[in-house]
Amino acid sequence: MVSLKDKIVFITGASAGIGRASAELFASEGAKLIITARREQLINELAEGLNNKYGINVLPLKMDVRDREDVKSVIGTLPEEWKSVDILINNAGLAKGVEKVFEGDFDNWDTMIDTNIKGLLYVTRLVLPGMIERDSGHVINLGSTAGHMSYAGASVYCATKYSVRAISDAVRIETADSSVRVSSVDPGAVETDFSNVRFDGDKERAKKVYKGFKPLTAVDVAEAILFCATRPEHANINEIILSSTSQANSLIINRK
Ligand code: 8X3
Repeated sequence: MVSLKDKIVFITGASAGIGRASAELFASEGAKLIITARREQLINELAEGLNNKYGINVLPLKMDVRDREDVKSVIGTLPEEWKSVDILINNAGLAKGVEKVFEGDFDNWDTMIDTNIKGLLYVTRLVLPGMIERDSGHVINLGSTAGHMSYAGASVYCATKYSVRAISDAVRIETADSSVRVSSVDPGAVETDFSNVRFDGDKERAKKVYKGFKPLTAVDVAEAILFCATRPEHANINEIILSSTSQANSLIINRK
């Protein structure tokens, strides 16, 4: 395992779920963290907690990946000592609603497309040039099993995750003449705030998604991300697809 000590790791959507678990795990390995999210208070508290617990430097930055100008300004004004990002974890993403296309909600579509595709592109566009210039770096994108198999009520969510896969594959080709690595970590059902957000805070409905089987945890996924990040320089993990042992694919979950 290659050491992450003092590596600069930039995580989007770090306030909760997989992003937060990744921040904790990378902090425990001695990385320096730039943690970003829309919810400023949460990332400020997380930064303080990680700094106290692991004695590492953490830079919390309020950033909305959907807002191109915000992304430009935040990344463009990184303090000098934080500019050389070693690992970018494009984690910010969400699902909204479970309507079929013929009854879909335009705003939900925009939110998913703007966050999961355009947001990931904006951040990558602004962080990757430095990696190319230094001939060193690693982009780790959060895909999904929903990017491998569509399911009803998730056409647009699945489309965004198919897009993440397309982008990861293309960027890997585009950077093949450099030492930059590109990985995609694609989980199935993970019990986080994901379904709560999808159902606009309907906790009961969200709970049912994970009923009768043991879903992945945010830590399970963070460990897969860590695995990608800690391979020797010559080895790139292109893609990890992981799911609960009870989940066969997007459609089949064995519930007791
Ligand atoms: C999450 C996977 O199947 O819950 O990305 O939509 S699923």
